[in-house]
Amino acid sequence: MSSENSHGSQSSPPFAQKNAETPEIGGGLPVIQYWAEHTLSLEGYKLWKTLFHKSACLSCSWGTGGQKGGFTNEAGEKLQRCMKSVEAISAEIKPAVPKQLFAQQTIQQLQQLSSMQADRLGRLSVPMILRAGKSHYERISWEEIYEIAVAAFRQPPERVASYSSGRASNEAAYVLQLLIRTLGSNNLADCSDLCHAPSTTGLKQMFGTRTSVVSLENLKQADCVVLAGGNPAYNQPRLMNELIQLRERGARIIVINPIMEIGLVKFGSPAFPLKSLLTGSEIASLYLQPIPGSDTALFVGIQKALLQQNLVKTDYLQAYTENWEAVLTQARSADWQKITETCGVSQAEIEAAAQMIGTSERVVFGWGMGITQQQNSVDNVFAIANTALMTGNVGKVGAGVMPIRGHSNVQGFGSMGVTVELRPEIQQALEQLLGRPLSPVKGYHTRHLIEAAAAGKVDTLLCLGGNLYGANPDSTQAKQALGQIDTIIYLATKPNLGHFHGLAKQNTIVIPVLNRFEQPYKTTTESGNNFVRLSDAGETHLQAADLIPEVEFLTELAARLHGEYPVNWRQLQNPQYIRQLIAQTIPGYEKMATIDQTQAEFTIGGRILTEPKFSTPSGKATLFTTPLPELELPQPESFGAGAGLVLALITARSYSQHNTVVYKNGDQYRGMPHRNCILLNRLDAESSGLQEHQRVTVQGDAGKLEQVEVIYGAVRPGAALMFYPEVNVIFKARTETRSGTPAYKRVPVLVQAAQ
Ligand SMILES: Nc1nc2c(c(=O)[nH]1)N[C@H]1C(S)=C(S)[C@@H](COP(=O)(O)OP(=O)(O)OC[C@H]3O[C@@H](n4cnc5c(=O)[nH]c(N)nc54)[C@H](O)[C@@H]3O)O[C@H]1N2
Ligand SMILES: Nc1nc2c(c(=O)[nH]1)N[C@H]1C(S)=C(S)[C@@H](COP(=O)(O)OP(=O)(O)OC[C@H]3O[C@@H](n4cnc5c(=O)[nH]c(N)nc54)[C@H](O)[C@@H]3O)O[C@H]1N2
Ligand code: SF4
Ligand SMILES: [Mo]
Repeated sequence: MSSENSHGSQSSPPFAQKNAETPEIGGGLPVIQYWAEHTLSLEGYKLWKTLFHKSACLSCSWGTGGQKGGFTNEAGEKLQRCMKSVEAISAEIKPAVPKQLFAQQTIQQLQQLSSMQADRLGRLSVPMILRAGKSHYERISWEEIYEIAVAAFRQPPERVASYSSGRASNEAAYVLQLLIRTLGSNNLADCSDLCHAPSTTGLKQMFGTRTSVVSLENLKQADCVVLAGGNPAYNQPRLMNELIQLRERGARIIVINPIMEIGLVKFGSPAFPLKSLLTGSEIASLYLQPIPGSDTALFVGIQKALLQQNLVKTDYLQAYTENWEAVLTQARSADWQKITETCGVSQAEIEAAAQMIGTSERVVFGWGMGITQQQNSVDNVFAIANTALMTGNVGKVGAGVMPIRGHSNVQGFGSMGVTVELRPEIQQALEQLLGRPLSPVKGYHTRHLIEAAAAGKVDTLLCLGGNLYGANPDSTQAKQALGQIDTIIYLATKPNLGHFHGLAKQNTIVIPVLNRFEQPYKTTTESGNNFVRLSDAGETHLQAADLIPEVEFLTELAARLHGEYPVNWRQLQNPQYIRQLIAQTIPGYEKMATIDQTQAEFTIGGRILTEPKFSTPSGKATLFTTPLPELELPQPESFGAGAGLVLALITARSYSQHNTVVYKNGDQYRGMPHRNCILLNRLDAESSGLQEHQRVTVQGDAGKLEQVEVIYGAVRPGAALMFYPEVNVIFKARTETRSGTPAYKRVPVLVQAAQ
């Protein structure tokens, strides 16, 4: 099926048969239509005002905006706002939830809402509480909130916790972790536990640094990009402009993804209206479609082919790395048949990828959730970075390893110490500040938090943004676990399903907060490219609302809990003082000390590697061997529901959603008309007597979804795709043990014709 032309390059991806609804290019005119509809609508004025506001984009970690203006990236290039940014702003400038709504609707009624309906209720504008045994959320005074919160946080430190999502500022993140650690707790669960934790875990061990080593400027100089398990055409659209320009300059792009995502084949970018928008620019030079969860095998195959083609840079390995012999031995002795059977990619395709990588001067290896949301995700990261090291591609201009992060400030949360894997330097600095050691009890990451809550070991939880209920696997378990916690405090801008299903045993409090472009003072964020952006103060459109900046709530709570220990918390309500603390305690953030005077945004020190010198004790990078995954799917009988088709289900984002928040039904670029669809290969359907548009039941190990519509798509046989968060109800968490990240991208399911 794989199509290779006479030059050995691919004419189309191996499983390219898409449905008739799928367009010929990603991006394109619909993007302009979306801009036009929204910016010319009634909300147009507010939208433009926000787009021109000097603040960092809310949506993804690629990072756009900040002091250079809403449309400029860190390289100073203009026209850098994508439609996803408009989508995110549009959701935030909606009117407040109608005043009487929560008085009228019972919690049972609110639980009937879909994710999209919950978001469309509007902005949260007054603090509310749902008390045990009550049927309605009711308004609550700030004084009572603090009373309940203070009592709740006076529980034993190991029984209190926070969960956070990377939308808030560095300043809020810093205060959150200081508050929790001053209590003597390390329970700082974060959405990154469900996301890029395996990248952090893997990179730390290999390079001593935990983030991308590639700057935007550096990416522009690559002559080959490997993009594994990420769909930037949906989730980081500005990255597509870089890929377009790289291809134009003759660089080669290798896409690794079980699904042919149309935008990664051809993408029409509004940034290039004449040459790209209508016809689309070519993206992938080579498109490989492995079995979900098999990337380690594919990369070991690439390593083997590099050895066979004599393209391994042994001098580099010898000079700058450790344990490389073991990894070369592993690749040499790996069996081709085992490799190709495990990953489902032919030896010829693997050799073509190796040839491209090995003959390029400067290769950037980027990856997303297809790599990290797997049961062997840390091995996936090792295997990719091993390949980068074997070809001498870490520690030089135009090359390196580049995890493509999620939320717009998720990386900043990690840098600020909102993590259960605290950097020793930060720990020391915090211990100095506190005048005592931090608690030696290891904190709960997100999955441990849910398990501990389910076991009745958590009394109090503060959620700084996010949707802990909706983001976790096994929604039934998540709901039950949160129901064991006495007090849950949600700080949020918009209502979401977590506020209606993730209810505490005693008190569930929802506190409405200002978003990034509404804060009364400047705040900072960190992009996935390690660039710190400064967002200007702004104001909210919500009239007669009772909103609070996150920093104000957290510092007031801390002051009531801790007095003036170890800092004057109320003084921190001016975030300039938080920035001073950050400058003193967070490595690489020294420039925060003067940012209020200079307004100078900056790249964090020690992160971008242009020389092969690593922050490890020996100064060398370490390679790690990576066992090939065993990817047997269960037999149909094991589901206890009779015969059917067993598939490896990818659970991912549709085009119009931001994580658990759905903006629009359907997915126009995959030809999926609504959210209750399963995208699969025609051959799989036909071999089991199913037809397109037929309704099926999709069952996992925790539940099933009914009346799911079969949509044929460019998915490799044996794999399928459905949308999160709805699908989270059907499967239990299988997590990667080193990072705690769930295997959302390989869920065994049984598909049967609906009764
Ligand atoms: N508009 C928008 N932007 C977003 C988000 C959003 O929801 N909406 N979310 C933000 C967040 S928090 C994150 S983490 C990022 C997520 O961005 P991505 O990393 O792009 O996440 P997904 O869309 O979940 O999945 C990405 C791709 O992984 C592929 N994949 C699945 N399994 C495998 C596999 O085994 N191997 C390989 N090689 N590929 C596989 C899927 O087919 C899919 O194309 O985006 C961020 N940006
Ligand atoms: N099956 C499956 N499950 C997944 C994934 C998957 O690919 N498949 N992906 C996982 C990933 S990568 C992630 S990151 C998680 C996402 O998990 P979360 O980050 O927990 O969820 P979000 O949906 O991003 O949270 C959205 C809510 O954040 C709040 N919010 C927005 N802006 C702000 C703000 O400025 N301040 C505050 N305080 N609140 C704000 C709003 O109330 C909004 O409803 O989901 C994970 N779950
Ligand atoms: S690529 Fe990401 S950061 Fe840039 S404008 Fe789009 S959503 Fe915002
Ligand atoms: Mo994420």
